[in-house]
Amino acid sequence: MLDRRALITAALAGPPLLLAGRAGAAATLTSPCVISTWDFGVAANQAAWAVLSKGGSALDAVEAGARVPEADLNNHSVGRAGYPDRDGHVTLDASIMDADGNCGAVAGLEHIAHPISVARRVMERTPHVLLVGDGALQFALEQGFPREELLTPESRAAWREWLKTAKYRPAANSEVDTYGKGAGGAANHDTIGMLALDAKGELAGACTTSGMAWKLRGRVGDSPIIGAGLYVDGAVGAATSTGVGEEVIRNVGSFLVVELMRQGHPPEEACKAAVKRILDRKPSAKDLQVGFLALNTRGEVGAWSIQKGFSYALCDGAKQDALLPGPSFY
Ligand code: SD4
Repeated sequence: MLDRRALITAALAGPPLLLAGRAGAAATLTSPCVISTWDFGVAANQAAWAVLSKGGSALDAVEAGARVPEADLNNHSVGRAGYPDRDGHVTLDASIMDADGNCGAVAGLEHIAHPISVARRVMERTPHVLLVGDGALQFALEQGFPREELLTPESRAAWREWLKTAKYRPAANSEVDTYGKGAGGAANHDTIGMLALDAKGELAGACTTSGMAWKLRGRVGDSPIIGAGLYVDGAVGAATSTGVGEEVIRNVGSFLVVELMRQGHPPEEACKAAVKRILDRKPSAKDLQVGFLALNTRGEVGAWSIQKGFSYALCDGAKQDALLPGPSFY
């Protein structure tokens, strides 16, 4: 597991990440730059940086970055090794969006380790935005993606352990608590949301997850829903979310963050207002975790979550491995 405290310290001690660039922005990055949710965003950012630093596009960068946790066997539940649903099926959700409003997504996709790349094919090679379940799998296979068993022995053991009690209760911040841990971990959600600004000033975003572990078969979260788990508007900025997707969908969270930025709010204020909207409409959501992350066209970054424990990774020419704690209401 990444040493989160050390990384946060390094980020704060290190050079030129311009912290608190202006009121309401947690940091200001220089383009090209990329940010992503949770501790495992650091490694994902570095893969995105390999694209951005060579003049590559934000879209290529977020796809390359999102593929890192999808392939990471220590990450229980983005892509391969994801924790399954209640019935033991690993079902993946992902979405990708560019600055012009082009987007693609898959939901409930089984047997394909890189749903983010399938989402991109939906965007680029079909007239549609979202493919689900068997149809998404059929499309992925037709596109040449290999069919795999995604349930690893470790994830199967965790599921069997869960079956002993079979209680479904989303645990806040399980991404941090169980990243890199074995079957004993209690992770029941893990998502990477990633936002990039390339050297040409173009934005793009990606979001990929296996959703809530032990979910009901067929449950789809916010991550593949454009406007909920991800939204990008090249004239304004981009936002993504993590946490209990039902609360994000109810409030069309990422779209809300981008619209608040359009009205002039800096990213951190926009994320804070979107979290507040969730809590105002449903006060009991305070016991859950939802986090938003946002980046505007000026490279200003913001985040906010319901509860402590949300972290996000930042990367630009000055520093590629920064990790910051997200501010929260509780
Ligand atoms: C979902 N939002 O499926 C995802 C899970 C998540 O960090 O983000 N976990 O609801």
